[in-house]
Amino acid sequence: MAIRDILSIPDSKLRLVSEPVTTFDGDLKALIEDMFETMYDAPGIGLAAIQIGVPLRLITMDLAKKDEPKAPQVFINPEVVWASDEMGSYEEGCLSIPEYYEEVVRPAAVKVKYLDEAGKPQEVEADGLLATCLQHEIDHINGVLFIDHISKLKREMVMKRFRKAAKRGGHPHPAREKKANVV
Ligand code: K1U
Ligand code: ZN
Repeated sequence: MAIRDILSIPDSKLRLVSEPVTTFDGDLKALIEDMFETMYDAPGIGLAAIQIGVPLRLITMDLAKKDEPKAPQVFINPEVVWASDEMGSYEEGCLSIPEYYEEVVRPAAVKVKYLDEAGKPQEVEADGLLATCLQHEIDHINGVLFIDHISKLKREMVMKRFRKAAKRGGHPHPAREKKANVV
Protein backbone atom coordinates (compact mmCIF):
# COMPACT_ATOMS: atom_id res chain seq x y z
CA MET A 1 0.00 0.00 0.00
CA ALA A 2 1.19 3.53 -0.73
CA ILE A 3 0.14 7.13 -0.37
CA ARG A 4 0.26 8.56 -3.89
CA ASP A 5 0.79 12.19 -4.91
CA ILE A 6 -2.46 14.04 -5.68
CA LEU A 7 -2.36 16.12 -8.87
CA SER A 8 -3.28 19.81 -8.57
CA ILE A 9 -4.53 22.26 -11.18
CA PRO A 10 -3.25 23.23 -13.75
CA ASP A 11 -2.03 19.65 -14.33
CA SER A 12 -3.33 18.73 -17.80
CA LYS A 13 -4.07 15.12 -16.75
CA LEU A 14 -7.00 16.41 -14.69
CA ARG A 15 -8.72 17.25 -18.01
CA LEU A 16 -8.50 13.70 -19.41
CA VAL A 17 -11.64 11.59 -19.93
CA SER A 18 -10.85 8.38 -18.05
CA GLU A 19 -11.24 4.91 -19.58
CA PRO A 20 -13.62 2.22 -18.26
CA VAL A 21 -12.22 -0.43 -15.92
CA THR A 22 -12.30 -3.78 -17.76
CA THR A 23 -10.08 -6.03 -15.61
CA PHE A 24 -11.00 -6.97 -12.04
CA ASP A 25 -7.74 -8.36 -10.72
CA GLY A 26 -5.12 -7.91 -8.00
CA ASP A 27 -3.72 -4.79 -9.66
CA LEU A 28 -7.16 -3.13 -9.43
CA LYS A 29 -7.43 -4.17 -5.77
CA ALA A 30 -3.98 -2.70 -5.05
CA LEU A 31 -4.92 0.55 -6.83
CA ILE A 32 -8.13 0.82 -4.77
CA GLU A 33 -6.11 0.29 -1.55
CA ASP A 34 -3.68 3.04 -2.58
CA MET A 35 -6.61 5.35 -3.37
CA PHE A 36 -8.15 4.83 0.08
CA GLU A 37 -4.80 5.34 1.79
CA THR A 38 -4.23 8.55 -0.21
CA MET A 39 -7.79 9.80 0.40
CA TYR A 40 -7.72 9.17 4.17
CA ASP A 41 -4.26 10.76 4.44
CA ALA A 42 -5.25 13.94 2.53
CA PRO A 43 -7.83 13.94 4.20
CA GLY A 44 -10.75 13.79 1.79
CA ILE A 45 -14.18 12.24 1.52
CA GLY A 46 -13.76 11.17 -2.11
CA LEU A 47 -11.07 10.53 -4.71
CA ALA A 48 -11.12 9.76 -8.44
CA ALA A 49 -8.27 7.65 -9.85
CA ILE A 50 -7.24 10.45 -12.25
CA GLN A 51 -6.40 12.62 -9.23
CA ILE A 52 -3.45 10.28 -8.65
CA GLY A 53 -2.69 10.21 -12.37
CA VAL A 54 -4.51 6.97 -13.28
CA PRO A 55 -7.06 7.57 -16.10
CA LEU A 56 -9.56 4.88 -15.07
CA ARG A 57 -13.25 5.34 -14.24
CA LEU A 58 -12.77 4.48 -10.59
CA ILE A 59 -13.86 6.36 -7.45
CA THR A 60 -13.32 5.83 -3.73
CA MET A 61 -15.44 7.54 -1.08
CA ASP A 62 -16.04 7.58 2.67
CA LEU A 63 -18.73 9.90 4.02
CA ALA A 64 -18.55 8.68 7.64
CA LYS A 65 -18.32 11.46 10.23
CA LYS A 66 -15.28 11.76 12.54
CA ASP A 67 -16.99 9.89 15.40
CA GLU A 68 -18.38 7.12 13.16
CA PRO A 69 -16.66 3.92 11.98
CA LYS A 70 -15.07 4.02 8.53
CA ALA A 71 -17.53 3.45 5.66
CA PRO A 72 -15.42 2.92 2.51
CA GLN A 73 -17.29 2.81 -0.80
CA VAL A 74 -15.98 2.01 -4.29
CA PHE A 75 -17.73 3.00 -7.54
CA ILE A 76 -16.40 1.54 -10.79
CA ASN A 77 -17.54 2.84 -14.21
CA PRO A 78 -20.26 4.95 -12.53
CA GLU A 79 -22.99 6.50 -14.68
CA VAL A 80 -25.70 8.99 -13.71
CA VAL A 81 -28.90 7.43 -15.11
CA TRP A 82 -31.34 9.91 -13.55
CA ALA A 83 -31.03 13.37 -11.99
CA SER A 84 -33.74 15.32 -10.16
CA ASP A 85 -35.12 18.60 -11.54
CA GLU A 86 -34.74 19.98 -8.03
CA MET A 87 -31.33 21.56 -7.52
CA GLY A 88 -29.24 21.82 -4.35
CA SER A 89 -26.25 23.93 -3.35
CA TYR A 90 -23.19 22.75 -1.38
CA GLU A 91 -19.87 24.40 -0.55
CA GLU A 92 -17.49 22.04 -2.35
CA GLY A 93 -13.78 21.52 -2.00
CA CYS A 94 -11.36 19.49 -4.12
CA LEU A 95 -8.12 17.76 -3.23
CA SER A 96 -6.78 18.90 -6.64
CA ILE A 97 -7.60 22.57 -5.83
CA PRO A 98 -6.40 22.64 -2.22
CA GLU A 99 -7.87 25.10 0.24
CA TYR A 100 -10.40 26.62 -2.19
CA TYR A 101 -14.10 26.20 -1.42
CA GLU A 102 -17.11 27.51 -3.33
CA GLU A 103 -20.87 26.94 -3.48
CA VAL A 104 -21.84 24.68 -6.40
CA VAL A 105 -25.39 24.10 -7.62
CA ARG A 106 -26.17 20.56 -8.86
CA PRO A 107 -29.20 18.23 -9.05
CA ALA A 108 -30.26 17.49 -5.47
CA ALA A 109 -30.72 13.75 -6.11
CA VAL A 110 -29.29 11.28 -8.63
CA LYS A 111 -29.52 7.59 -9.50
CA VAL A 112 -26.13 6.10 -10.34
CA LYS A 113 -25.35 2.71 -11.90
CA TYR A 114 -21.88 1.31 -11.26
CA LEU A 115 -19.88 -1.88 -10.74
CA ASP A 116 -18.60 -2.99 -7.35
CA GLU A 117 -15.07 -4.31 -6.69
CA ALA A 118 -16.15 -7.79 -7.87
CA GLY A 119 -17.46 -6.36 -11.15
CA LYS A 120 -21.10 -6.88 -10.10
CA PRO A 121 -23.65 -4.26 -11.34
CA GLN A 122 -25.11 -2.06 -8.59
CA GLU A 123 -27.40 0.96 -8.41
CA VAL A 124 -27.74 3.69 -5.79
CA GLU A 125 -30.28 6.48 -5.34
CA ALA A 126 -28.50 9.33 -3.63
CA ASP A 127 -29.34 12.69 -2.15
CA GLY A 128 -27.51 15.04 0.23
CA LEU A 129 -23.72 14.75 0.46
CA LEU A 130 -23.64 11.38 -1.36
CA ALA A 131 -25.37 12.94 -4.40
CA THR A 132 -22.97 15.91 -4.32
CA CYS A 133 -19.86 13.80 -3.90
CA LEU A 134 -20.89 11.27 -6.58
CA GLN A 135 -21.47 14.09 -9.09
CA HIS A 136 -18.16 15.78 -8.14
CA GLU A 137 -16.21 12.52 -8.60
CA ILE A 138 -18.04 11.51 -11.83
CA ASP A 139 -17.12 14.97 -13.14
CA HIS A 140 -13.44 14.15 -12.39
CA ILE A 141 -13.52 10.99 -14.50
CA ASN A 142 -14.94 13.09 -17.34
CA GLY A 143 -12.20 15.73 -16.99
CA VAL A 144 -14.53 18.25 -15.34
CA LEU A 145 -13.66 20.19 -12.16
CA PHE A 146 -16.01 21.86 -9.68
CA ILE A 147 -14.64 25.27 -10.69
CA ASP A 148 -16.23 24.64 -14.12
CA HIS A 149 -19.59 25.09 -12.35
CA ILE A 150 -18.78 28.53 -10.86
CA SER A 151 -18.50 31.95 -12.49
CA LYS A 152 -15.82 32.49 -15.15
CA LEU A 153 -14.38 35.34 -13.11
CA LYS A 154 -13.91 33.19 -9.98
CA ARG A 155 -12.58 30.27 -12.04
CA GLU A 156 -10.01 32.45 -13.79
CA MET A 157 -8.86 33.92 -10.47
CA VAL A 158 -8.27 30.43 -9.04
CA MET A 159 -6.53 29.19 -12.19
CA LYS A 160 -4.28 32.26 -12.22
CA ARG A 161 -3.25 31.66 -8.60
CA PHE A 162 -2.40 27.99 -9.19
CA ARG A 163 -0.67 28.66 -12.56
CA LYS A 164 1.54 31.27 -10.91
CA ALA A 165 2.47 28.87 -8.15
CA ALA A 166 3.16 26.05 -10.64
CA LYS A 167 5.52 28.33 -12.59
CA ARG A 168 7.48 28.86 -9.38
CA GLY A 169 7.69 25.05 -9.36
CA GLY A 170 5.51 24.85 -6.31
CA HIS A 171 2.05 25.22 -4.95
CA PRO A 172 -0.06 28.15 -3.64
CA HIS A 173 0.21 26.52 -0.23
CA PRO A 174 3.94 25.98 0.51
CA ALA A 175 3.28 23.15 2.97
CA ARG A 176 1.90 21.05 0.10
CA GLU A 177 4.54 21.66 -2.56
CA LYS A 178 4.60 19.05 -5.32
CA LYS A 179 5.89 18.93 -8.88
CA ALA A 180 3.14 19.67 -11.41
CA ASN A 181 2.93 18.67 -15.08
CA VAL A 182 1.77 21.98 -16.52
CA VAL A 183 0.79 22.81 -20.09
O1 K1U B 1 -12.63 14.70 -5.26
C1 K1U B 1 -12.05 15.37 -4.42
O2 K1U B 1 -11.31 16.26 -4.76
C2 K1U B 1 -12.33 15.10 -2.96
C3 K1U B 1 -13.27 16.10 -2.34
C4 K1U B 1 -14.69 15.55 -2.42
C5 K1U B 1 -15.80 16.51 -2.24
C6 K1U B 1 -15.88 17.36 -1.15
C7 K1U B 1 -16.94 18.23 -1.00
C8 K1U B 1 -17.95 18.23 -1.91
C9 K1U B 1 -17.88 17.40 -2.99
C10 K1U B 1 -16.82 16.54 -3.15
C11 K1U B 1 -12.86 16.29 -0.89
O3 K1U B 1 -12.84 15.37 -0.14
S1 K1U B 1 -12.40 17.88 -0.39
C12 K1U B 1 -12.09 17.68 1.37
C13 K1U B 1 -13.32 17.59 2.18
O4 K1U B 1 -14.38 17.92 1.71
C14 K1U B 1 -13.24 17.08 3.56
C15 K1U B 1 -12.06 16.68 4.12
C16 K1U B 1 -12.02 16.21 5.42
C17 K1U B 1 -13.17 16.14 6.18
C18 K1U B 1 -14.36 16.53 5.63
C19 K1U B 1 -14.40 17.00 4.31
ZN1 ZN C 1 -12.23 17.01 -6.63
